[in-house]
Amino acid sequence: MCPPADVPPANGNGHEEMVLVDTHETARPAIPPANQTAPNGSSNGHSHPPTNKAKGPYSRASDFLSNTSNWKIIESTLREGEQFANAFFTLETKIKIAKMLDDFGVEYIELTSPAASPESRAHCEAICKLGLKKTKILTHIRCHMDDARLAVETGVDGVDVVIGTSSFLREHSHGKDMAWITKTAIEVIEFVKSKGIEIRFSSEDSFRSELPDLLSIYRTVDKIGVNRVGVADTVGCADPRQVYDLVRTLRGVVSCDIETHFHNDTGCAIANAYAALEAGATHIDTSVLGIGERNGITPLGGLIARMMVADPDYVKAKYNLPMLREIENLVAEAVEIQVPFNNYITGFCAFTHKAGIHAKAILANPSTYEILNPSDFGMTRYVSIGHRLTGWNAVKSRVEQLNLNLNDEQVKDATAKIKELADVRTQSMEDVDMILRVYHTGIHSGDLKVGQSAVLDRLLEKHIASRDSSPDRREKDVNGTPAKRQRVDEATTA
Ligand code: HCA
Ligand code: CU
Repeated sequence: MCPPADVPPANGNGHEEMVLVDTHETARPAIPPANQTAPNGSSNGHSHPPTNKAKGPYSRASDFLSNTSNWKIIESTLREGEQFANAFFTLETKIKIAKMLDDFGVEYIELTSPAASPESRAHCEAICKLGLKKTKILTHIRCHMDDARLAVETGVDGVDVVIGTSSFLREHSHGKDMAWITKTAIEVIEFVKSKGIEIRFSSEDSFRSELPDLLSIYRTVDKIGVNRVGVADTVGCADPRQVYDLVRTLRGVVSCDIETHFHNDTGCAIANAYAALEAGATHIDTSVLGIGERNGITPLGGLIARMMVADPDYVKAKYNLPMLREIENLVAEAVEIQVPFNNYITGFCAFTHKAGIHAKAILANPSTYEILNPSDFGMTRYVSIGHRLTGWNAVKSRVEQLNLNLNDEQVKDATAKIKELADVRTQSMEDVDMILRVYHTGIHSGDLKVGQSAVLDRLLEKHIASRDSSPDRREKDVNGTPAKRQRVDEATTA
């Protein structure tokens, strides 16, 4: 999905990991520099680990509940994600996704119920036979003995049971009352437990269910030894404060683990997951790129981004972060969507810095404008310089990368030309490099002096005319350079 990197060589100026490119390229993976020295001398480019692990006088009194440094992922791309409008996973694709999630290090994957269709059942059995290294396999079923009997025969490590408890679902979906739900839940749980595998009981639409109903059934299933109870914001109505309150209350009622599942209809899915962990939840449901019913659930990458800020050591020790991009690309391709431009970590502009003030500070110390370090994810930061907001410090950094010999006054003069041209049309990296090279040649041949804007214009025109008539250039045009430029222009006006 992403074009190969076109990264300038390291030149020993202390900015090797800084790559200056046009913003309109897709984000690309980092090519590890030969000798990685970050601007501030640290190994990762950030002078301080970007953490907000609050300790000391300002930590909140209630933080004793917090599990933000001790939580697990239940990755549901192969269950909730299969409910995404575009999703149709073949077994081959499911196997690829399952293996990648295992390599990434998620603790669980959740698969569609074997009761859903004969193919679903066959897929579930096949994935159980893969022998994943670390990841446990769950399947997700309705609270029904027929489904439970099928599930335990597939070879899964555990079963996630769900039933709607809100009056909306009780009246308009399955039509059962709380007494029936409780009785059936006990039967299903005891049956699954008797097979020696994990069992979770979850209430669908938890945030529109009556609290006494919820607490009563959770208490009952906890007593009979369920591994986890689940809270699900099925319609995406909850806010972080409501989540915190419900999970904290539940934490005081059950002794088992607490799993949470948040839909993203109102944009709270990551914040709600975080609030749940702060209140003592132990497991978070995710899907790759957040795919699921409607606009989906907490995205794996977004949760990782959030949790990296809370406790980078925990996240880095558990998960193979540079794989995130590869997994997202695989899933995006499988369900025929693009990775969104503003995606957490891997969106094409997630680590691109543009304004001159930002660029200057980033070049001095990336922590100034980055809470996440792209190199932790195998990504590279970019400083965009071919636009009207550019500044001479960023241009100077590019001059150094190109090994050009210009003093500060000359760099400022060249920057003025870049800004002038970028006021008309955003300049690609190729354009910026050309301006700098022509400027450099002009200065060193004596044809150009600082402040001679019109002379520089003539030198540029001459250069462009001879470049466009060269056989090498014509060859390039035939072989796709214009297509690349077109993409740049499209992105500019998008
Ligand atoms: C659904 C069910 C579910 C289940 C969540 C869970 C939901 O697809 O409607 O088992 O915890 O969002 O309630 O995904
Ligand atoms: Cu869901």
